[in-house]
Amino acid sequence: MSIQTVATTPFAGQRPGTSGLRKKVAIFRQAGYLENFVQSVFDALGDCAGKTLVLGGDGRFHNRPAIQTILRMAAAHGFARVLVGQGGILSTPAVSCVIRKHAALGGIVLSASHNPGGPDGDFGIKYNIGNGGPAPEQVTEAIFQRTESQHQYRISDAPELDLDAIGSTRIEAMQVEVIDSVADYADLMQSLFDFDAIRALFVGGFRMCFDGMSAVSGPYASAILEGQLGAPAGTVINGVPLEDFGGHHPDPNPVNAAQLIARMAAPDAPDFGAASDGDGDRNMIVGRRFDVTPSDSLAVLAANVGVAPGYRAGLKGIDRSMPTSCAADRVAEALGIPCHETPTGWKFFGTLLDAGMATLCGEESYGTGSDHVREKDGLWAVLFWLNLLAVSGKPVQQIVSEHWARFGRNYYSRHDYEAVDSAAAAALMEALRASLPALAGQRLGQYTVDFADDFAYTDPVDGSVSRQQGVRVVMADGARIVFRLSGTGTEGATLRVYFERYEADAAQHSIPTQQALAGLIAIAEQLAGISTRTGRSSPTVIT
Ligand code: G16
Repeated sequence: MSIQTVATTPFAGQRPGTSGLRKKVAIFRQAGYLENFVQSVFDALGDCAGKTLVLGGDGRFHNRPAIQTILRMAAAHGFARVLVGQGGILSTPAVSCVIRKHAALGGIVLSASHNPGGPDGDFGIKYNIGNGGPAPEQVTEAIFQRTESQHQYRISDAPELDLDAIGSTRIEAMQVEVIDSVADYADLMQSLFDFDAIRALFVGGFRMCFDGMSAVSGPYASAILEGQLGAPAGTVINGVPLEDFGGHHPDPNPVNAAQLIARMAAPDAPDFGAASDGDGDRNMIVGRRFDVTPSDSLAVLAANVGVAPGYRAGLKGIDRSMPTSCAADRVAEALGIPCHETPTGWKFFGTLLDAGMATLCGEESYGTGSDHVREKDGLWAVLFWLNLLAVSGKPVQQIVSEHWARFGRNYYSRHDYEAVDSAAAAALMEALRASLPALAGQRLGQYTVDFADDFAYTDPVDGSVSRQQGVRVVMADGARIVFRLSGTGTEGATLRVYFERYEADAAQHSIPTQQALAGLIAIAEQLAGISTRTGRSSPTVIT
């Protein structure tokens, strides 16, 4: 074994987006592409002697060869130890958990999350820091700067390692430990939730369906739900991670998790349904013929936090991303705790969680989590709901309806226009920005604009400033429309338009969502000219 220095040239466009570097697999398979990025990560970290790195991915196509490469590069960079998930598998929340539990310097997650996989699909890489969370913008920017001038990387010529056998081995002076992908994470879940109450629920005949979408959460859900909590075999469907996710688009929303939604609408539907995404950090919660919006899910969990033993001390605060509905704000107000509004991206929650300013966090993009790790956590949310269902004895729909009756309902929807022409999308946002100063006070449909701006955020802990985080048009009654371009897509641009309006009157809580938001949807078209500019007459996905 020896360490080689390999000459390369920089690749353009290696700036991490909302959540790491995501590109088509074909781009990642170019000679030196992954290596350049990893070398840039290591350069940004500096001396790693004596340090531990955590490494794993969601099992998608290219996961295994990428892990072999990164292990050999970590050895060349002088890491003392790497903890790698068995078979190269670690969900994103599990990476966060393992980093924290083993006091690692950080971790590398190989995933493009909810983006499709397979040879023609997407691949991704993300660095997480020592608190277990995604690297903040200062770190990702430092990594990007290095990619721009990366002319060499260092790598051991050690042979391939067996990733499937649990145990310890060495590359150069570095120890490689292949660890059980589930064990540390399952221990953490057991410490937070009332497993006895959930077990009793299943003993009583409660039925659920968890859709692993042939992605990483399958092994975690099988081990915990069927293994530890006694859910009947077959509770977890699509539970084996496949390199192409079985052709699924592993994004847990009512469009992509159609199999689960159909099952929950059947006459013999289970009591509870849930799905997770490619890397196990997202969740969708479904009752019988009833899906819970992620924004409502966050609010409901916050209002009922006392059911879970790990949260009996109460909440320090709630964090939500700006486009997420204000349902959680109402709960925070009732609890007398702060609710922080951050830009889109879980990375923005890290400083607040570390500073003890928040306990629960959530995003409209099917992300919910807490201070137990520094990533959103799909199965955690499912277990929280199971805990709530077990303690309350009520079905999902009743819990949500009673929540709305108490706090009012924030009607909410997101319209995505995927893979639109990048220049057209940029021009649309430019024109919107230019129109902002004239909007305040204007009458639009039944609404009057209170203010319109481009959301900017100053982190209250470290003072860092993030600008252009979404154009928002906020009406006098609090209803709002938000426009932003996705930072996770890999094809053209994805325009996201978010709609929200509040309804206090419980007699008005059963209007179909798109109907309830129709006035705002028409205003968005009027303001942005979406169909003319993008050539699309309707969104690709509505959540
Ligand atoms: C990532 C981020 C989330 C964000 C989501 C959508 O999730 O971690 O914070 O809400 O992308 O971002 P965008 O609207 O920019 O596409 P994941 O699950 O893809 O890692």
